Amino acid sequence: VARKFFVGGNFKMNGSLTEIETIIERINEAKFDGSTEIVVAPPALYLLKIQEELKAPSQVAAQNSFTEKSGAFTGEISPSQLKDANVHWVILGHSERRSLFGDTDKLVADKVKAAIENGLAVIACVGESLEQREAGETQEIVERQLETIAKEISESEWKDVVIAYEPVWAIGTGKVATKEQAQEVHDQIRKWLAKRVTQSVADQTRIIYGGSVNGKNCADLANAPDIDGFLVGGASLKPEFIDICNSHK
Ligand code: G2H
Repeated sequence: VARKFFVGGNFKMNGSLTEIETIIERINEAKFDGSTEIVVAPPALYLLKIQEELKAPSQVAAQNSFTEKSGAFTGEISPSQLKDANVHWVILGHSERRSLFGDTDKLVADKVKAAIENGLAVIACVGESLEQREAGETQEIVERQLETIAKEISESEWKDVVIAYEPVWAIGTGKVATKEQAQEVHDQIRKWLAKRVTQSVADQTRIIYGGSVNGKNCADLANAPDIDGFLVGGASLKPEFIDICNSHK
């Protein structure tokens, strides 16, 4: 089964409007061969403006959304509001949300469920800390995070999920996982999907890698059979993002 390569740019809380427009211009002017799905996630404030400026088929994503449709939830954005604004993608469960803003496994899973029920597609992030890796708990942690999500969504809803494996020790640290380290976890996630959901979901779900991906290390990682793309932070703000989008052979 051909899984379309997927590259997400997670701008996090970076950039002014002018700076982000420059990044978007660069993406608009770049040459892509159509083999990669490209999704960029600017801060929420800029989503609508950037959505207008970004040329198709590239798309925008929100960096977070809440579980509820509307109400007294100051500072939050609902999946139905994203849907209303034609923002099709949302990143959920990023480790920065988990570690800094209290997004537990259960809250992440509830957000994933709400997003999918409202017709959005989700980049669902999972990953272990350095301590957990060193204790040999990587697979257990990743599977626990995925299991909480699996409890909330049906088999057919997995088509709206891209799994981003982002080892916390590799995020923004410049310490990228090796191709072997990432491939091993991606392979195990795919096997888990086959066992827990179905073989066809395992075959079709994109599992992308995130954590210090840059223009230099992307080509090697992109070669691994179970790495179906990247979620890029720091480097998504730089010209090398184009090379990352084009790293799939
Ligand atoms: C991981 C990644 C993007 P960076 O958070 O989600 O960021 O590439 O800066 O490590």
